[in-house]
Amino acid sequence: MKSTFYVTTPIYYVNDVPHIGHAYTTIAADVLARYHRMKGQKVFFLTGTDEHGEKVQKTAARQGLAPRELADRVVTRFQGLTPALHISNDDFIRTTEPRHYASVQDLFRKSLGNGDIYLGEYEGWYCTPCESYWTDLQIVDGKCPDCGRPVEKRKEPSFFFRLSKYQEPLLDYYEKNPAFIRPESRRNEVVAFVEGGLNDLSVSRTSLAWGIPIPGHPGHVIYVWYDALTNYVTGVGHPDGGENFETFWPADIHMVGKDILRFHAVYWPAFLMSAGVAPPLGVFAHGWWTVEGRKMSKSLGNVVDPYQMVETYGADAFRYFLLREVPFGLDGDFSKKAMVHRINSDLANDFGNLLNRTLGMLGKYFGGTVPAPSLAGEEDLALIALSREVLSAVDAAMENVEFHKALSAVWDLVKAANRYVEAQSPWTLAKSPADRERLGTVLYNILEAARICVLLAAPVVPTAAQKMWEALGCEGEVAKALVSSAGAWGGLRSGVTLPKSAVAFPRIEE
Ligand code: ME8
Repeated sequence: MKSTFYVTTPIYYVNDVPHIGHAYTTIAADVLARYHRMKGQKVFFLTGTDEHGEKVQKTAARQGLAPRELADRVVTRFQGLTPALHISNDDFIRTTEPRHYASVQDLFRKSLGNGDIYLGEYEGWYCTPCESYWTDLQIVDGKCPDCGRPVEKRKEPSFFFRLSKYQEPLLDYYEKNPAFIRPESRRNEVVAFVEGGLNDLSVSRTSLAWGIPIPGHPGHVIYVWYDALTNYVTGVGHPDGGENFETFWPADIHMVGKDILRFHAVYWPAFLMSAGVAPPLGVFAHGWWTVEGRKMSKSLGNVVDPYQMVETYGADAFRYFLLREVPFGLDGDFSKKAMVHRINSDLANDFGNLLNRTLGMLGKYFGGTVPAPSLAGEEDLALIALSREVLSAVDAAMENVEFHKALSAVWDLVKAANRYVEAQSPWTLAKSPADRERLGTVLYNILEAARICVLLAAPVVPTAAQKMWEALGCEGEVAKALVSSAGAWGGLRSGVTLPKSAVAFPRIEE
């Protein structure tokens, strides 16, 4: 196992406030970061905001603000996601910070120096009122796709990146690193795209003011995607290098939505190869959410606000739902009904109740003090064996970025523990003094199974897991425990006195 792990989210445009899509990518990256910390790896987790470019400039203009003022207002909404969603990012980067200007200009200068960036002329369909270029594919009946007014062919001087030169090196990189682009279906799409041939890419604009200037070439600003992608190296100390860069670059995984995969899997590694910097090791493209069966859009008024979700359902429940409901990588539908169902059935009934009712029995039969288990019987051994299988299933799933599978494996153990309760029937054992030792063993085993479930579910439901961890008499932070310790049955301490109840996941009234 590598001793380090570097995971990123996309940096979000500050032309709009956060919605479920932003929350989704950030939560997924957070769960990976938390899981890898619990594997004992040194983790760096970066998120941030993309503050330059036409979208931000235009939105600011519409609101009568300078772009920087708009960014300063909206960035707080993104930074606020960290506490609201229990996100454990190590840094938050804004592309308007001086460290990022230095980083982008350095990378750009290197490719300019070796001839991979050259001055040419950009030609496209221009909409004067919108101040925007469009491609042949984007215009609609010769009109601007945004405002519907006629567009005209226009040219401007522009720097180009020699992307065409990187077709072979990229294909070679994909071949040698089969896990670079995931999931597999997306990888095939990208490979086919690159095999189809690559055009050089315009990487500067003279028609836009809000961006990073190119030193020595007044009037040009760097194209927003070149600027934005570079955040991933800036965040660990490029161009100065230093300990973080040495430790964490190349990144292990860029978590992105499917719509921005091409930028990350084609352009970004090519920019880096050209500048002599190692490309990232992985990009994972997740799917998109519809809302109650419809595309999410402002005009439909169905945009899901993550802050509101947290207020209504709690951060842990929202996190759990997003990662459990849909196989990671596929599209999915968000509905309140499905969310309430998951919360009540999986979290409150299956998981929460397993602990809560066992604590109740422990209180009633043993005054809340955890008994020492005695010799294990066949059913006990089956539960212990299952806990080990679940640990390996969770690890395999997490390595493959299959959150739904990891959670489904944890719930196999939750459900098995619930079945064990029914089969062992502690309330029957409690009736006969001769079964007292057996009763103690049974309660110990249920609590120990619950402890292992808490440990394995902690990256997804960190706050509830901590609460349950403490209710089980475990010391310290569950986030600092090692997942591998789930493989050693018997970690629950005997002789400690536990509370008579612990409600980690309240039921939601339908
Ligand atoms: O793209 N379901 O920023 P952005 C799931 N600044 N995910 C969704 C979604 C939905 N309905 N709608 C959007 C940018 N997303 C650039 C990134 S990175 C160097 C620069 C996801 O604010 C989308 O896939 O538009 C993307 O990952 C993010 O939210 C949108 O980010």
